[in-house]
Amino acid sequence: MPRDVLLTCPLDCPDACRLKITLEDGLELPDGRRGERAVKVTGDPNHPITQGFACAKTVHYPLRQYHPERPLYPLKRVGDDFERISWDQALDEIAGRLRAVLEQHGPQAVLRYNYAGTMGLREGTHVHAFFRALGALELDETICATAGGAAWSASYGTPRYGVDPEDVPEARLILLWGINSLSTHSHLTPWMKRARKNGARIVHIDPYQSKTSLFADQHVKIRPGTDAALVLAMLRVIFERGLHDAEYLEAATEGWEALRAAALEWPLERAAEVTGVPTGVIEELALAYGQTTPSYIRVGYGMTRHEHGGNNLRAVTLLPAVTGQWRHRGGGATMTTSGAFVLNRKRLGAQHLVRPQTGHVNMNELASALEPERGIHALFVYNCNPAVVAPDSSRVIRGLQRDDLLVVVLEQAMTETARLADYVLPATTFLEHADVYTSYGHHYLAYNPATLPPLGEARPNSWVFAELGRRLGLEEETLYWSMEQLLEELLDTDHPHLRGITPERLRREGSVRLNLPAPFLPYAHGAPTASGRIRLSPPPRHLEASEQTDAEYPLRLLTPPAHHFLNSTYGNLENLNRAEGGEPHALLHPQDAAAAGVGDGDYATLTSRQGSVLRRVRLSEGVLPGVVVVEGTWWGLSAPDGRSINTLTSERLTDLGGGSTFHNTAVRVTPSLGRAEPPTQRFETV
Ligand SMILES: Nc1nc2c(c(=O)[nH]1)N[C@H]1C(S)=C(S)[C@@H](COP(=O)(O)OP(=O)(O)OC[C@H]3O[C@@H](n4cnc5c(=O)[nH]c(N)nc54)[C@H](O)[C@@H]3O)O[C@H]1N2
Ligand SMILES: Nc1nc2c(c(=O)[nH]1)N[C@H]1C(S)=C(S)[C@@H](COP(=O)(O)OP(=O)(O)OC[C@H]3O[C@@H](n4cnc5c(=O)[nH]c(N)nc54)[C@H](O)[C@@H]3O)O[C@H]1N2
Ligand code: SF4
Ligand SMILES: [Mo]
Repeated sequence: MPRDVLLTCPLDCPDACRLKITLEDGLELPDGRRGERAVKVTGDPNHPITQGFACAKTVHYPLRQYHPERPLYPLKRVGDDFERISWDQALDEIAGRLRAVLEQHGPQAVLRYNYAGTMGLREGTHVHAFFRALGALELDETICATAGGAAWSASYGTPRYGVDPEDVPEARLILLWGINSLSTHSHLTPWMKRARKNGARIVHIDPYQSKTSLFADQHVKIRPGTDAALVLAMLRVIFERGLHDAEYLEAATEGWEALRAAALEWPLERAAEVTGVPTGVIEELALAYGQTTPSYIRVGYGMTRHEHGGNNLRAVTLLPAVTGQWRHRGGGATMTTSGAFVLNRKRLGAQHLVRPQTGHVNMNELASALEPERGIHALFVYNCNPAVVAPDSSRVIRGLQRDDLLVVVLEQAMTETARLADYVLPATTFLEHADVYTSYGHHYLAYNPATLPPLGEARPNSWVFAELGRRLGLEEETLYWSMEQLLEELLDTDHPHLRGITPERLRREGSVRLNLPAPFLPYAHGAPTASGRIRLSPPPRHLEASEQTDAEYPLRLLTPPAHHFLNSTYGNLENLNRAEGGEPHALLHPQDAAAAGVGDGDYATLTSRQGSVLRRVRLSEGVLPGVVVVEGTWWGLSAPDGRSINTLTSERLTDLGGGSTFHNTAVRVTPSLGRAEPPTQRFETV
């Protein structure tokens, strides 16, 4: 008899859905056994945010769970191939090689490289304890959210709060700013539809037309990297017309005079020239924003991936402070809701062991960190696929291939990173291990029990690192904590948001709403900064990118997420490759295509200062002239030239937070010489 279980989706997505997964017993499994198999994934109809649906990606999770190329046994590189070995052999050999590196070069020759393949606090975060117990290099996890985080906190302090999505139906104007929410945050859509029923207008501010622009009532096409100029011009209109909330500015903010002075320097014409947005559109947007209460801004991390991305995002987030929107339910802005999860994280990942003298590696600079002279001799990759997702990926790949570097990859899929490893260790999925999950898009804390037995010999990350810890004689107790001990620790807090949430209750209910005040208006009277006020000064500025577009590299490349992939996760599913058009495409405005001498459907070479890739061109009137868009961090294996789009991107960091600049790349497009073949599908089909 089939049965349904409710489990939280572990993927790096603000929605943290409660999934309803149907399991059927007595079915054949890829490891040759018979047993329970996940056959269907939908959303929990009773979860207020999930509302009964899973996204277009995760409904296909069973294909990834039972993928014929999923590693199920420890693998060891032998020449160009892998051979299956036992766990004991794998762990003994890795421990031995690690001991040799430690003796010869010390712990600062060891680096972990991880991100959010799972958002679980145990398998995603607590496992860093092993490296901190070793005294290894510290990885600064900057690839996604730190530019935005630093920008938010510059004005609003920490923790970082956002508007409760459940309050969005109150809003009468919604600005989706640098976010393709219909693809990347799809469970916000029902709340926006309710707002629209209540009379709300929805505006999308983004350089190219996506599903989100088509859903919105208006699409404002903005030149990449110029959001601060648009905001300053809007603020000028708002201040000049007296649409600011003087009372709120006085009571809850500081530095608003400086902000006003900066805004006054931005007449509509100047902003139009910089942003490409017509003066009439800017004025109308400013008036609508200044005159509508409540108004809600959903800002994405996407728009931070520029040299001045921190400054630009910060500019956007100041709008609701000037108009006092934080006082109203449904008013304000959201970048993340994660700050509301005020867990006791003091010993999470054994971060209490990090010393001031510990060396740091910014994860956006992996390519440089793997240069031989940097002296890293052991790299452990988990929850991450750097050969595809990290900037300047061809240099990353060269680094991973170094003979004098031990590369261990813990994986659920034979990613291009795993294919370059010395050892591949098969990892369990969220169906097979227990974990606890917060969210960056809503306010429900969740717990998943281990539900299915691991396929083959897959093991949780936490098991692997505890086994290695024992072999190396590490005595740090947090490294060996059980799930129960970790949960006890995380919930050991007096913070009112966690009041009444015990480990027993969380385990019993699976998903629990934080105990937030109702209505939740975290910035109604100020912010958790030193002064208790929102800092509007120094005012944001408009700055042009130093990575210039010029005669040689005339176009700006954006590489935002694809609808059917989650970063590179799902990139090995044939059906989702097909749903995305079979291969990556470069979207170009017809005018730019004509100038480059390429037509719709042609293969073209995209060249940046870092490297070049081959992509098929698709013409689109929806792209702002001067911009090229390649959606999705496709596996190189799906591209005609076998290369990730990150061959083109650079290690350059953002102005704030040491973040990534994936949308900052200047490129040229040229007709491809010679005939390219469409990618031969090199994944085994399911
Ligand atoms: N389907 C799907 N969902 C995902 C992901 C995925 O890969 N696929 N990834 C997940 C992850 S890890 C994250 S961080 C989030 C990211 O999701 P978002 O926060 O939505 O960020 P991005 O999609 O990177 O960028 C969003 C938009 O920013 C626009 N943009 C780029 N530069 C600028 C600019 O200078 N100004 C403005 N106004 N807009 C600009 C891009 O055109 C793009 O449409 O999504 C998560 N959800
Ligand atoms: N050009 C360009 N590059 C980008 C982006 C972009 O917009 N443009 N987006 C950036 C962003 S926002 C992000 S967040 C990063 C994301 O980059 P990554 O964090 O690398 O995300 P994924 O590519 O999804 O790869 C996650 C891997 O973790 C594995 N995994 C999942 N769960 C587990 C587990 O429990 N144990 C182990 N051992 N492995 C597990 C999955 O199988 C998968 O291969 O990419 C960045 N790269
Ligand atoms: S990827 Fe996001 S939208 Fe899709 S099921 Fe997971 S949490 Fe929900
Ligand atoms: Mo991300």
